[in-house]
Amino acid sequence: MSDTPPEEPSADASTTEGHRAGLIALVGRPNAGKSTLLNQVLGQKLSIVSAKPQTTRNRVVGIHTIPGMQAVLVDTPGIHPARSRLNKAMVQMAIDALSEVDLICWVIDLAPCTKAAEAKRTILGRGEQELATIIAQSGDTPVIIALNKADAVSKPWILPVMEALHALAPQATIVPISALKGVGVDGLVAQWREHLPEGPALYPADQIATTTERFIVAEMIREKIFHLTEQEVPYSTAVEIELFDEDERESERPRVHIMARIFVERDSQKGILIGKGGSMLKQIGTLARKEIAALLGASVFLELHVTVQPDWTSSGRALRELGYE
Ligand SMILES: Nc1nc2c(ncn2[C@@H]2O[C@H](COP(=O)(O)OP(=O)(O)OP(=O)(O)O)[C@@H](O)[C@H]2O)c(=O)[nH]1
Ligand SMILES: [Mg+2]
Repeated sequence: MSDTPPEEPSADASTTEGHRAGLIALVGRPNAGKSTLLNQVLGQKLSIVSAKPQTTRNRVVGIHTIPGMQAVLVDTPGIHPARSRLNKAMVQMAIDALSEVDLICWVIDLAPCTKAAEAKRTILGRGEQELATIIAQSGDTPVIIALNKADAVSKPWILPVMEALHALAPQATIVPISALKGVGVDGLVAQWREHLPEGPALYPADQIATTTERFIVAEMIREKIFHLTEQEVPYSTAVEIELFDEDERESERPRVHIMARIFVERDSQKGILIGKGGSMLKQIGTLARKEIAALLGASVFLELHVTVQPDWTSSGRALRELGYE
């Protein structure tokens, strides 16, 4: 027995005292940079991003595990005064998340705030005021404000914005960051750790998402539509994966065959999505296929079909079928 080596301390951080774990909701106005932040923290693209507001339509969960902490990040749709049934469902998803998490990370786009400060206008617009009220209603969950897009603003105006925010949300910790460039993000993550409850990891250390590959694939196609089309077209579009054939995924030359259906609301939108001689659909397919192939680690045969489903954004049945309600 004397030869037995002393017991190694557990390598599993989740059982170590002082370990923090919990759910963090990334919430904010549309276009604030919530999804960009999620991807930056994970070091991988899990949630789609575009310059257009209301890109994210579902909750997207990313798991960030580092020594001493597991943060389960819940990316949410932007909170805004919604009119359509789809948008109302999106906003509700975000608001519901607020009461289900251990920590709220409120992401704010600095740019309009610093511009207002410089012009001596009210620094925090109605949107942020309303969000402060909504967040306050979610009880005593700690709030950290990620003041985003610091790379894109005039630095001297950041301080007055922080002061205005402090007056609006005195309990919140405020951290200026650039989610896009990764600046300040380590400091933000350290603040998350500080405010998460003690506890063991909720997921295995190597798991980074809770969504299916199918979901991410559909989202990647939807992202290209957000990048390539304008006006109401991206907002009238949904993507459903009809076939995800992995029979040859483990073969010597891994290959996945995917068939996706793109729903639009009107014939005119179908025309735009297909484009002259099919050129738009081809472009969407080419860009999406590259990303999907990288995600799946296989070559991808991607077939896209466009179907008109009149007024799906206001149909409860369609919204449920597409996973939005
Ligand atoms: N300059 C700059 N742009 C950023 C930063 N973070 C995000 N963006 C840009 O802001 C736009 C919106 O980013 P998203 O991550 O899609 O924003 P979101 O909050 O998830 O938006 P919704 O899903 O529509 O609510 C994109 O064009 C991003 O590239 C940043 O730190 N700096
Ligand atoms: Mg988003």
